[in-house]
Amino acid sequence: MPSPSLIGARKHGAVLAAAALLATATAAAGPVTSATAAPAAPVPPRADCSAAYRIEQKLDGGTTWRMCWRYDTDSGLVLDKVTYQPKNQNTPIRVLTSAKLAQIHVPYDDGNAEYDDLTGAGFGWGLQNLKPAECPGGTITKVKVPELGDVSGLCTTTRARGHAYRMANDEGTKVWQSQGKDLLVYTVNKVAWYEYITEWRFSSDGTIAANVGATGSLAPGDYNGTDGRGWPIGHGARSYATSHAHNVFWRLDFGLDGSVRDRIEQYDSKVTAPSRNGGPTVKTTRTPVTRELAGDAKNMRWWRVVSATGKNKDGHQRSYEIVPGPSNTHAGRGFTKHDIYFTQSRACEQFASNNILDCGRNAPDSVDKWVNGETLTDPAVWVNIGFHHIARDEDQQPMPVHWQGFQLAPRDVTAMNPLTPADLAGQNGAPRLGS
Ligand SMILES: [Cu+2]
Repeated sequence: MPSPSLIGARKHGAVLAAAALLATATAAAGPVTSATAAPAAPVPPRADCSAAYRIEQKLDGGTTWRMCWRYDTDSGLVLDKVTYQPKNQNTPIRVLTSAKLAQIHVPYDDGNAEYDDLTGAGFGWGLQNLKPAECPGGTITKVKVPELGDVSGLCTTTRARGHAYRMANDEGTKVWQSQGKDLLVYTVNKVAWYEYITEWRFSSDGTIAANVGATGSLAPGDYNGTDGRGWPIGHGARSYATSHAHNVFWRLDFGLDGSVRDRIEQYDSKVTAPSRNGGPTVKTTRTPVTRELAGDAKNMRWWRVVSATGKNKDGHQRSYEIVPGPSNTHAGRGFTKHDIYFTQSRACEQFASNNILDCGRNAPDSVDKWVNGETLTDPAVWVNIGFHHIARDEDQQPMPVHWQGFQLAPRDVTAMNPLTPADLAGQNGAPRLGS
């Protein structure tokens, strides 16, 4: 997020020129995703990219995650061909064809500044070198960035996450418990005063978490919010940091079980107040999302992406549920108004706003306008998580990391908890009493 100061303006200009170059390069490199539906293909045991771009990590319970990474000077870190292989699963299960950031949109409350940090403010060129200490226990990989050269910018490591599960038997004589571990993949990108940590987390239980952490420094040039749209930072009431929002977008191309023909479902639950003799009741309904949709989060509403072909050993369709984290939805722009978008996947539609790819003359350049009633045969999923940043004294200095993001939770991908210990494996469907 550049400041409106001179420094910010200069940086901005330099970056725009480079962004134009890169747009051409991206187009020449070919489409990122196929617009036509492809039949399900068997997923190779190893992600088919060269060794330097392969990430493979076995975690607790025998779960292995595999993927390919690449770096795009507009999107930053991109993860492709993400597969999940729990123990007892002979072949990896394809989850995502591609996953990446799709914009960080930063509008200021006073209306005087508004940035698209990815495609308009040089996010990709701000890739930071990481010291071993900020990738504890992991590997730092060199990333080739056009015009910058090699940056030691990609950290892959593992981190403990505490209990994966715990269960005591009735007699209190035995406890089944497991401590989980996550694979973490992250980069840090500096955009003027801000630094964004783009983090992907893959858990042994099949969960994926995507988060962006904002840190660095408040932009000094923004300490002018004396119009009631700022918060005093520093002694007394002189330096008012202007309030603003960070609207972070991700673009996900699912490819469950190797097919792009995933289906989208929306679930809503309606609660009815208790009748005289009973408790409150809840009715849950499923709505297939067959056409493009700009979705709004709501209490007791959720979405899932359902595999076109794959079923678990119980005969249930595999799916991943989208679990958004806390979000402030910003009503200021069409593309920030909604919490999730499902669009028919197109190679030229890659950024939620200020889409710099060529979609044809007069084509709209933001995700809200791509929702126009098309039938979803190859859905792209766009998640928008917003944070209204009203600065506080503690934001200096450096600013503590503020995280925003979402999870993708497996739903019926495996017939049981993928971490179920062998002596409980028989307890599927009707748990025995007294276990
Ligand atoms: Cu901020």
